[in-house]
Amino acid sequence: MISPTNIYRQVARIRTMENRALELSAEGFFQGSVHVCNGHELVPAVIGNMRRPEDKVLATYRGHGWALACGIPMAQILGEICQKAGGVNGGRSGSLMISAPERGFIGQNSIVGAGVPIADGVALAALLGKTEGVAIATVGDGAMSQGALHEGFVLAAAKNLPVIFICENNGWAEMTPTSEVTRHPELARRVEGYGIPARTVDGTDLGAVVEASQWAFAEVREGRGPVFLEFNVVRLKGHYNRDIQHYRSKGDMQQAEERDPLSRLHAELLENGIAAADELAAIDDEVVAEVDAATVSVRKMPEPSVNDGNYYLYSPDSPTSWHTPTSGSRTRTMEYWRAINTALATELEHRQDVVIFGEDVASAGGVFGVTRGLQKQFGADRVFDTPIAESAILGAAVGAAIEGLRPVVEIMWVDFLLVALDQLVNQAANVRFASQGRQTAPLTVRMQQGATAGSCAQHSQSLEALIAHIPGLRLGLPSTPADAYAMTRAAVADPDPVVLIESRELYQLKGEVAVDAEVESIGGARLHGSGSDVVVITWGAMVQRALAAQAELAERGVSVSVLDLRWLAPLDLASILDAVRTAGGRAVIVHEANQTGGFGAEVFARIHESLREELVLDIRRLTTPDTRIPTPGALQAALIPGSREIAAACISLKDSATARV
Ligand SMILES: Cc1ncc(C[n+]2csc(CCOP(=O)(O)OP(=O)(O)O)c2C)c(N)n1
Repeated sequence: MISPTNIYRQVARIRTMENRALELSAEGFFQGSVHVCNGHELVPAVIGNMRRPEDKVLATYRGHGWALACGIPMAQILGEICQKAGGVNGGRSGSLMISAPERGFIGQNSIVGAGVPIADGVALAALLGKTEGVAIATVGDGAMSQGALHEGFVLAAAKNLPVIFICENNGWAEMTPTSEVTRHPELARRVEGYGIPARTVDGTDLGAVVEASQWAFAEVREGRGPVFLEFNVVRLKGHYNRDIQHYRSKGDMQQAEERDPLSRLHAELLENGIAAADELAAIDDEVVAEVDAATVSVRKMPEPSVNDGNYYLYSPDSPTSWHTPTSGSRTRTMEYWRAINTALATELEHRQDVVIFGEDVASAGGVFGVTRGLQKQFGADRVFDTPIAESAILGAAVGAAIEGLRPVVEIMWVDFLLVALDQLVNQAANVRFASQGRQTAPLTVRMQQGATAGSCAQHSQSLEALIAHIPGLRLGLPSTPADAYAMTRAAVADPDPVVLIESRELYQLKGEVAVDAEVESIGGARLHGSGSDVVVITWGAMVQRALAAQAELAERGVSVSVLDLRWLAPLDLASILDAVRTAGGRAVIVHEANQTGGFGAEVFARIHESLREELVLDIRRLTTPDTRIPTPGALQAALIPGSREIAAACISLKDSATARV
């Protein structure tokens, strides 16, 4: 039973706490933006009251009210807003990215609309029985134009996911009235188009909010899939703390004030004889006392330590040095694609938490056949197809991983990652960091890349440098069937988000695969040969070309080693330096990606930084020039390094060395 007086107390707590945050900001107690939910409070207060502890909440940056409604102690929220060590996230997240998984608060999100697909993943974990409860995802009206959000709705509808989607419609998308950028005034009508039952509700009216929320919980808990609630609320303050609202009319402000949910509730409780004036005044006093006490405690909180040495990027158990991966005693010859397929089947068999999803991966077995047969063997709950919605695929993987599943998702081509990069870079990579390691996202994203004859410029790129640039992600590029198997297993086992970029060119390559080898930990390069003249440092598809060059050069008396980096993150610098030393300081770094900003530049720099005082270095890069990739194979071959060019670069390096002597 909802107690209106308790709801009043909760609305007052949110309001008073946030107003205090604004005062502390104005005083200069902390720097940065604060987005208060003045005018929205009734929504988190009611839904927070109705939610069960197992229900998970995903809020926006305007989510302090939700944090409080999830039961996070006020001082910890205020401390976090003020970026103090005693904040719920140790002060690292600040006002915009508060999370508290131990209280079912998956957290705020400062990327507009991004929480919707993540909520899908949270709900997926519940649907598959990994967790219990439902997901509650809240967004603003501006967010209702974001692509990721719509993809998230499509996936939730397709999979009948237990999510309550909430739009807190305050009429403003930052500084633009939402009515100016949308055609239909009721945003709920859009969502109905996806087959999601939706209601538009006065979010400042207690009875209406309670009634709609009861309906929503009943629908979702009884397994009828997602629902959408559009709560019309008001924005009583600026978009953020320093917003002077020069773009807003006095009339609009006045109208908002007339609908202030706190005053409205106060009046309603008195009028209906639910509470007496002195009772409400006593609640107000208690709330102010609570906020005062929280403020005293926040003022005493130390600043976060600069040098605690823990950046919460990866699991503290991750090794920082690697031994060359072991080979097992039982080997089978198979193609690169089948090696991945076998690794996935093994992981599905050994880990009940593994789920595989993506476009065409299930009944069709993937456009390259990599997931062939897995749905048949492991069932449609664990291997399933998704809509063509990369943000939803990646976001759902993030949410599912947070909730304890081990999702392995496929992005069909690396080129398609670009439409959904946010979910990897802003979302997956931040999960451990923002929560100080209390939430993690052990997901694996598989994709393939490179140019093959007939592939156009939007299906040919090599984009590993984009991923390698992002702290918080792991990145591997297998170059042999053996590594396709070993690295896929390592990726699934790893406690952090891992991206595997497979090589389309290599899918049919056959080789020996140690199917009983111990699962390696992520990291570690592989050295082929022990060349004293030159080392070729490379990864992915280029490894096979480098090995061909090595064999050819051996016949001509040039001693070349090939260092296959395998993992670009973490980077096995020790093996790079050892190989360069053995080759007398001579190295060719080869990659298929374009030159500018390619990962070769990073390898080049690392070698120089480490060895420039120890050795005379002669290091060269051999890459695809900075061009777009043409479709005909002959034109591609003219641009992309082949074994001939690699061999020529090695000879040129050796000749320069001889000339210097
Ligand atoms: C993807 C993205 N685009 C733009 C922004 C900048 N931004 C932050 S808040 C905001 C307004 C969003 O409005 P709405 O969804 O209505 O939520 P409200 O702020 O009203 O709660 C914008 C544009 C962002 N954070 N993320």
